[in-house]
Amino acid sequence: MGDAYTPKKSDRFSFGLWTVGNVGRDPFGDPVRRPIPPTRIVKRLSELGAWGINFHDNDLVPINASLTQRNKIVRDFRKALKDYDMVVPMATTNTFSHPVFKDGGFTSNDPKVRAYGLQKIMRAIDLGAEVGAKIYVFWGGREGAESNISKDPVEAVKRFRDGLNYLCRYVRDQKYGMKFALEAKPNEPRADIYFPTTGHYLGLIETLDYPKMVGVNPEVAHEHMAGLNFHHGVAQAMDAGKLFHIDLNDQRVGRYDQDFRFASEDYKSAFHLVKLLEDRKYRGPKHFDAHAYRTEDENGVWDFASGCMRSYNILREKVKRFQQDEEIQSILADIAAQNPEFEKHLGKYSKKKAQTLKRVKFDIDAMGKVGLAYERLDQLLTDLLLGVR
Ligand code: GLT
Ligand code: MN
Ligand code: MN
Repeated sequence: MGDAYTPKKSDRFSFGLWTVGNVGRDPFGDPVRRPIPPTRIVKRLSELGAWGINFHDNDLVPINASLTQRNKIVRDFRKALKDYDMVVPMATTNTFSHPVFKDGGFTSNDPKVRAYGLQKIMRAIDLGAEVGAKIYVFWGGREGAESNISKDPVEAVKRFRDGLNYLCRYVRDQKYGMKFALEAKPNEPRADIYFPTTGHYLGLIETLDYPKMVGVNPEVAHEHMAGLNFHHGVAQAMDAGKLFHIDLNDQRVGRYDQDFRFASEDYKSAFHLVKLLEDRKYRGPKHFDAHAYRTEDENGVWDFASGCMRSYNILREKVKRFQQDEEIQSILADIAAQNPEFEKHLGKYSKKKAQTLKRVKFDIDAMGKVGLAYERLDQLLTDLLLGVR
């Protein structure tokens, strides 16, 4: 049964309870599906070949649950994890659904709300630690503004930093050994969200008390909403050693937050992303933060989940073929081999090198006339992706 693209545990694919559990509510319409109990989600995902399951505190434990109810839910969930050989690589907090967070958790103008936010996150971190989560995500969906006169944006950045610093110390105190991953989004549900891109978070991290504990969780859809090149942002996060986690899905530019099945919209961008992750040997969780179309019943949900994993594996196979394609590789080798004698002028600065370089004569008109043959290269990639090569 299955084929070369059937997912395996070693692929390290994960889903959130809120992703396959999404009931299809939108601002204009009611739910179209019934909630699926977390234990059944664990079972079905495991059968489909997934490795991990993530959750917000309230995806698992309702916000108004008693301690006894909480403990029973967690016990049943842990049993399902064990029975179906599933792990919890990541956990997070819902600081966006309840009305109390309408003006943010970390960045609310009200210190009482900020204090409640910290309390809720600490309890959710405890829950994450109890099920073995080693990565803790912060998505500040409500950390923003509609009326930009309502909040001082510098103060908002400070409050966000203070909150993270507090929680880093909490995790160290508890010896949980967790790392934090910050997830950017430009807008929705707020008109504007602070730290709209992965790059903004990379900047913030260096100003924290424990920068080594904190990285990023970039999401395809969030950067595509802003019209950005996702895999360039991921590359920068990798270069900084900060790609702790990744949210895979798909999204058309300029739309609402679609959270579509991975690689369902833009195969080429998805290929570049998979190539980057595979070439650079990314070994963190590959998390599908997406959900089935609102047209689907529960069968459609499992088709959706299988589709995300299958598409990743198909693209990984395409990456292998790309690497084994002699014509493509010889073009890339030619690109890499041009004018090697100029390497000596580059790299680390020295006074002597600078003086030498300032004397070199460049025929910039001749240099500017050289065609780079990227058209041919890109068409070969297109042929390969479209299955005729
Ligand atoms: C929410 C959001 C996602 C975040 C989740 C983590 S919740 O669904 O759209 O991108 O990753 O809080
Ligand atoms: Mn999203
Ligand atoms: Mn996400």
